[in-house]
Amino acid sequence: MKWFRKLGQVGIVDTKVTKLIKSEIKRQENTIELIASENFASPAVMQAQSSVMTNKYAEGYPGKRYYGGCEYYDEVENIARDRIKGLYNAEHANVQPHSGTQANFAVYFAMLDVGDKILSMDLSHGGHLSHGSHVNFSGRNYKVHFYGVDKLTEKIDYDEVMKIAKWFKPDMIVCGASAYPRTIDFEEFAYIADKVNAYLMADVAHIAGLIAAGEHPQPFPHVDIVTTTTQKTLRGPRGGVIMCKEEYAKKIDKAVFPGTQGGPLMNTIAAKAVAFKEAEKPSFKKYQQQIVKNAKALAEELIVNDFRLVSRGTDNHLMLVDLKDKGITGKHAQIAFEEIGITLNKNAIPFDTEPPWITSGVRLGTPAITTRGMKEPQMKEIGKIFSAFVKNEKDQKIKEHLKKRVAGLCKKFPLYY
Ligand code: DSN
Repeated sequence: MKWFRKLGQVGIVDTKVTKLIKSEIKRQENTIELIASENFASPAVMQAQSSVMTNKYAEGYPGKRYYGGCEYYDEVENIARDRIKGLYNAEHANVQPHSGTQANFAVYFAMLDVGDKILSMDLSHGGHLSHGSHVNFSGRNYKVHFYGVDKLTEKIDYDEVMKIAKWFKPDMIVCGASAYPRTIDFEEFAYIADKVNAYLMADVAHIAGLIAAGEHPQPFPHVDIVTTTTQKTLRGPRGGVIMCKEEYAKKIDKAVFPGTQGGPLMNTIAAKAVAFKEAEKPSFKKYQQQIVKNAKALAEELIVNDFRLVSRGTDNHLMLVDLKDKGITGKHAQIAFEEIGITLNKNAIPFDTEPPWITSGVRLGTPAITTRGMKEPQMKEIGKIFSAFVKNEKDQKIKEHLKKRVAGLCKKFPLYY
């Protein structure tokens, strides 16, 4: 029996949950995961996360805890901090945020007062809820104005960002996105932030792995603060991290604990440490390079098959496919693709005329399928399956055939072999 099946054996203690974990193992094994923010953590990462490190409270920081018995926790947290600092050339790191949104929350709490001004990327152009959406704490607590992408190029227009910044005079500029297929120019953002005397925060959650491997430019030394999740391209456990220049270290640490969080999830911090070690390896660099190559190959195949990609392609691990001219919505595609074993998510495209719960597009990413070992030939196959399905969805025979092709790929590239 594979080790991860054993991991799901909570057995007679809770047969209901055991059954659900087993079902989820099967679902992950038997579907092609194209959600750009998802990935499969390594056995070592999952083992650390499901270890005894879950058992203790460790409020505070290494050497300054509010509970006794933290000597091993201190060491593990220091290791995690040092490793991630090395990956991003960061002066300071806080590895305690429970998630990316918690990390962003703590940064705003540290650096801004309620009512201060944030300039960030529009959610409907690829930004994130926690960058100031009106339905999120960030939009409620701060005055937010957004920049978007240029209508023609569908890329960030830095002159336009400068214009908005000069007029809006933000206290903080947030760069980084959750659905932007192009390279983010941190230097340009830093130039703008400097001109208007604003802090600059980069939320690199999506591209964290690419950056660590040198496949996307580093945000430091250009930005003041970096936040990230650890579960996406970085391939760690589900969690968050903040990195910053030394001058902001105390403020940031205080804002995480006791400002916005209580006891850290030390099992997750142990798993983060393991993931960061994996990210130091040459094999991780190769893996990230393959993610990017795969995204390019998938994008090319879709373009050849007459799909319109936002900004006409990709520089990173994801792409946005505009389905308007195919007569289907993102919502419809998301549900329909599940029937043949492909998981993806509906996504607004810039200047979308559909509401966010419907959308005109889907977002596709290559991190998870690259983890399974798939390369360019499989990207071509997935592109062909995608295209054939969108064009022949109503044809039951074709649908059955495509389902088999998806199953064939999953079998040939097993998870956790
Ligand atoms: N939910 C993540 C994503 O899918 O991009 C962002 O937090």
